Amino acid sequence: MKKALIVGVAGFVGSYLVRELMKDGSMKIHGTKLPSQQMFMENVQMHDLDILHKEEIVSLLFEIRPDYIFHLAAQSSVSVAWKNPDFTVDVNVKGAIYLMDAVRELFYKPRMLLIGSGEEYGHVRGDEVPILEECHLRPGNIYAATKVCQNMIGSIYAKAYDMNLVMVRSFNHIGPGQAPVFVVSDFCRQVAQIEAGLKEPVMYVGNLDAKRDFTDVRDVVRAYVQLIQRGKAGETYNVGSGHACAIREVLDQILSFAVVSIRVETDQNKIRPVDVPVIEADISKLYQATGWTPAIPLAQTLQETLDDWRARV
Ligand code: A2R
Repeated sequence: MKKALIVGVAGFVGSYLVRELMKDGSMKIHGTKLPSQQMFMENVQMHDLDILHKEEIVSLLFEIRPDYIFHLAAQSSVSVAWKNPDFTVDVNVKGAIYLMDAVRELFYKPRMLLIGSGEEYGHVRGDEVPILEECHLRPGNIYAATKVCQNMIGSIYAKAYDMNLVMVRSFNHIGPGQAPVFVVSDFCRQVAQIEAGLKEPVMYVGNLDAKRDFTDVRDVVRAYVQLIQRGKAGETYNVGSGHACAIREVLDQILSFAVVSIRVETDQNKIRPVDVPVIEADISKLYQATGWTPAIPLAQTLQETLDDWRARV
């Protein structure tokens, strides 16, 4: 029986990755959460781990001996990264190095996936869209810079120590359960609150002209599982839909699902000073390696995210 270890299983992506791995009925799944997190997951053997404690990673790896390691643990908020840059660097860079180092010390070579972000590309020029993996990296925030660092160190480790390390840059992934700091989740929460009479019928929005590449989180984790098996060691793959969609279109679609009429107003606090107009992934490298294409239509994801918020508010 193959064993998978999901480091940082308690976050947004973790539970979806567990469900994807469960489809292979013969996989034993281990997951780590921070000791402070209260969490039980069916079909997952849970372990407490803070990736800033390298000796704990080493003993966990020796205990489990995983065939696959998915590194999801991160300080993944862009705004927290502005407020706490040193903590973000610690978790996202130092933590990733501790994990890679611990894997290097094993007597065998598990396959490992490091999760990066489309944010790493930062201020892309119009002629660089759709964005290829070779595109110049111009990270525009601290979070993105830490992910660039993780990616660079990951590719160095893969080559220098001949490790089975594959890296991804994920673009906007969305779906039920996402924190409302992300645009789709924020819009859906506002609609659900208005429908429930908890908020005036006004939707506050940021820059609606920006175009972003949205992919359902269930498609994203399917790409992760295929890449950990078939991705080339030392290589980086974009994970996205390959299609940029204006935030305005996303908003219109969500509003069309609302059962009350809602006015739209701009909230200056939601306008980012340096918004990149269009972000769209070129996903041909991923397709060539795995045959993966996104399967869940955007409208379905939006509807399900709204329904999830309706159940939560
Ligand atoms: O920040 P928390 O308390 O929500 O915990 C997060 C956890 N985490 C850690 N785990 C172990 N040791 C640490 N020192 C540590 N610091 C934070 O990693 C959270 O439970 C998990 C990451 O989950 P999310 O923040 O929900 O990220 P998501 O959306 O699941 O994305 C997975 C990966 C991340 O590397 C993102 O940066 C990337 O995909 O987009």
